[in-house]
Amino acid sequence: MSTQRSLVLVKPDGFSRGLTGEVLRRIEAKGYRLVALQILTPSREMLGLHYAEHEGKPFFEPLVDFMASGPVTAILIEGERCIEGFRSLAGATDPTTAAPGTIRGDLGRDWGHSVTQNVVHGSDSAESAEREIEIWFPEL
Ligand code: ABT
Ligand code: MG
Repeated sequence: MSTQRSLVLVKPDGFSRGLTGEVLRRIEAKGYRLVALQILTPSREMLGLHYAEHEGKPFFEPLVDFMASGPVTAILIEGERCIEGFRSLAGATDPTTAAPGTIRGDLGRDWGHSVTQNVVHGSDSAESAEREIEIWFPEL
């Protein structure tokens, strides 16, 4: 038994396309609990912390531009092995190769822009989850 918490983001592409409800539906259908939810347009400072591992890479600036371009839905979820479980629901990073049945495979597009706009983010480890929850839900 390992109850975990994970940070999920519906990115600006997913939010503007009205996919927040569909992402929430899949999270709840899987059996994970919604702990907190907030709609916000992230600051570049928050995104610099969130994507610290990618700083200096060629896609970093366009990535921050994209993520700061409009509202996102930040969702704190909880459940048995939900970090790995949500990554599985999300599918591979590249929406073209993400398996059908996954959020990115079913809903993601990867044409017409320089950065992968892949609908959702999910924490990739317990350490990342703890770090990211501190950025997006500092009060929790
Ligand atoms: P996230 O859940 O957004 O972190 O995606 P994931 O963990 O699947 O993929 P990573 B490797 O963390 O990518 C983070 C964001 O950077 C974009 N990216 C990544 C590129 O545009 N080009 C690249 O070569 C790489 C490695 C994809 C992710 N998203 N957005 N938006
Ligand atoms: Mg990642």
